[in-house]
Amino acid sequence: KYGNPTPEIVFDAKNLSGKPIEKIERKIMDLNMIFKDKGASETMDQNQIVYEVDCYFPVENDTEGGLFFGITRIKPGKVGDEYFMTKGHFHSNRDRGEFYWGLEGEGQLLLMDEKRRARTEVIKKGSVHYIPGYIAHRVVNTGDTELSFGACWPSDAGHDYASIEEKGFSIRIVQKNGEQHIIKE
Ligand code: S6P
Ligand code: ZN
Repeated sequence: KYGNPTPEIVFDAKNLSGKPIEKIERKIMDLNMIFKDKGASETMDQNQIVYEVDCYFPVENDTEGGLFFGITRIKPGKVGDEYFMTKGHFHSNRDRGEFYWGLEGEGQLLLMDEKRRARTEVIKKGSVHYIPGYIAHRVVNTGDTELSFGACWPSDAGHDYASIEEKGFSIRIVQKNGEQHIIKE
């Protein structure tokens, strides 16, 4: 009647641990399409890990009213002058929102609506970010240490990666003369 008890799952600044945790790894070879400098990404080690996600899925994918929980760790690094970042996505069910919160390291959360209007929020230890529905989201590690953040999203949100792979975000974060700059596409 009250559902299944939450298994012994704990998180810290870097990991989710316990069972059943699912792990996702994204390497350079999975991300060649998202970086501006294709020449630079092709010359890099294709097996280099850019980010990892530990997920806890207490209900089946697509369950209405359920929630998922995850921790993402983005390595420090760049492809050309562009910082390592997540693929980024809209939710397939566009009206579904999400929370992100910073755990360690520092970066930028890129937020973009369907008219391609974009803005950024600084993500760092202790920051809380409400991502409304209809807003694409991507995280960029602008620091020289690992950036980790938590996420909680509806189990029927789904991921629309294709729109971002085709058109990208309207802004990118690059390093120039040792400092971060936002450039418009
Ligand atoms: C899921 C949530 C996060 C991301 C993760 C990796 O809705 O936003 O768990 O999946 O940060 O990013 P991406 O864009 O590769 O899914
Ligand atoms: Zn999401």
